Amino acid sequence: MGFAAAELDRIRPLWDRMLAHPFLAETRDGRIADATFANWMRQDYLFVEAAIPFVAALLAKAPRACWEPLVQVLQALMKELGLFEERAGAAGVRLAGARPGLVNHAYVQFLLATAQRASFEEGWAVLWAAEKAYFDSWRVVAAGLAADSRWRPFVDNWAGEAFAQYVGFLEDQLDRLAAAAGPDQRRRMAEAIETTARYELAFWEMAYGGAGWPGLPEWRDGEVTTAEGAA
Ligand code: MP5
Repeated sequence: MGFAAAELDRIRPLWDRMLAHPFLAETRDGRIADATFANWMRQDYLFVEAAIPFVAALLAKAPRACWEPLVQVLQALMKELGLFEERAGAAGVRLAGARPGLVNHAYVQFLLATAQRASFEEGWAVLWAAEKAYFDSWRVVAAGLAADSRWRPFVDNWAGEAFAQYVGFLEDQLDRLAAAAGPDQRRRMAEAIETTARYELAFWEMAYGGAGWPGLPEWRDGEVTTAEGAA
């Protein structure tokens, strides 16, 4: 068994809890409240925006052989922003000016700090875990979503064949990196994967429960303003 498969086995209870999240089941069954789905859209748009500098920072550390695939990831992420903008427009959801919820904020800082300060291997492990989490999560939605659902393009983006192949590529590379790594490095990679999985579960929880900050529930994910803007 490769490193990635063994790690998924190790964190299976956490992964299963993520896949059993009501956000996914309700989206699949067409029961998700519009405001809840809009909350996820606003938060994930911010996340994808932040994933671009994360991948760019990873690229700066990557061996030459990984440059081309990472450039393709960057292009795919730019395209994904367009998908969010198009769907938000169709659903009347305003993306501009949204404020990241605490979990989103922390997750993005974790991504950037990992790419900046940890090893390339750990950064790659995080990228794989985040993409695999979305592939598996949207497969849950794909298993029952109505063909004419307006959320279908998200399923097509993350649960389709092209994304499956991309996640498979990340996984093969991860296995290679882990096989060449020493035990300390492998342990740090495993920890990075588990932390990513925890954030992924927490992200659904935030999308479902509201993106307010502790102690400030009424602010939710209201728009960022300056003192001048508020005057
Ligand atoms: C992804 C995402 C997938 N969009 N949002 C979260 C919270 N986790 C993973 O990444 P990508 O880069 O959009 O394919």
